[in-house]
Amino acid sequence: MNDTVLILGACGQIGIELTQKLRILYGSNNVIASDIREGGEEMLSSGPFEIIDATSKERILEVVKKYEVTQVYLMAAMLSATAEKYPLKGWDLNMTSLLAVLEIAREKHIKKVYWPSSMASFGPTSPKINTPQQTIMEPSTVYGISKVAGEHWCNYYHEKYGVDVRSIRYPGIISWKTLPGGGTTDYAVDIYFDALKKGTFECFLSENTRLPMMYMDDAINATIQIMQADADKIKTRTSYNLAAMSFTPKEIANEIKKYIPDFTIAYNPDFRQDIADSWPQIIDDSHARQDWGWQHEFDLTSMTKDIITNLKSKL
Ligand code: VAH
Repeated sequence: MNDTVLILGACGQIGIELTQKLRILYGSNNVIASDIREGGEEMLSSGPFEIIDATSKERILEVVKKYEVTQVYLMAAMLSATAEKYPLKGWDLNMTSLLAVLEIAREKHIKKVYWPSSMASFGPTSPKINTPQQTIMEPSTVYGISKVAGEHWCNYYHEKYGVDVRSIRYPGIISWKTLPGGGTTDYAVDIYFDALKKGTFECFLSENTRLPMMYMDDAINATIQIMQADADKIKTRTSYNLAAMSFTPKEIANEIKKYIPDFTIAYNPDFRQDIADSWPQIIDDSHARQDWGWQHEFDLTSMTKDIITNLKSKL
């Protein structure tokens, strides 16, 4: 593949693993990682790295020209919980960065753009069970407002200027390699680390809070799959629903107890409970499965086995 890829926000929860996978696929020197601050040793030693403020179109364009970039993955964003603490900063980061990259694509400096949306685009009035690809979308969080707005900008730039931008509404994403930051679904990552390190976990959501979730391996595969799909298979240019599983804190705790029988969990809901309650519980992702062949691999049981196995050796 003679593409050169730039990842903005490469040091984030998804960015770190996406960078690793893209460097295997395209060759390390053809994948430029970037973030607002320097990356870790592994990222810096495995390929080109640049400091980029994703809200600066000029700085992004400078790097695009330097490496003759053909594709941009825009992974930089402020997530749901943090954006509720800093609403205007969250809006500015999430929207200014997207419009900068869309403009660079409109000006034909790059051929393709990936931009992640989220199940946070749905709100309390959206159907919670089998949430359809197209339905009522009245998000009640800053993050969700920025994601719905971003979806419509993506569709506008595609329809009006022919920009080839593709997008997925990620559910909660769970990984063992990197700790996430500022998300409402992050409890589902922290619980594994605390179960192994402390044998107990204090959950900031109530025990029966059901949320759509996905293992990082599936999320990375879906992201690359939609970007490599033929353009005529991408029928939705706002953003695709995507799902793999849905579970509650109680269900994930019971799965962990199969490996750590003495594990205990306490529930102490905080402000993030309201955010979670505004989101879908089970998402219908049939359009992604029909249009570009999406198939998830991991469920709660197989994900938990993989995480516990890997974390035990890591910790
Ligand atoms: C968050 N992990 O919690 C992100 C995600 C749907 C949730 O967008 O904000």
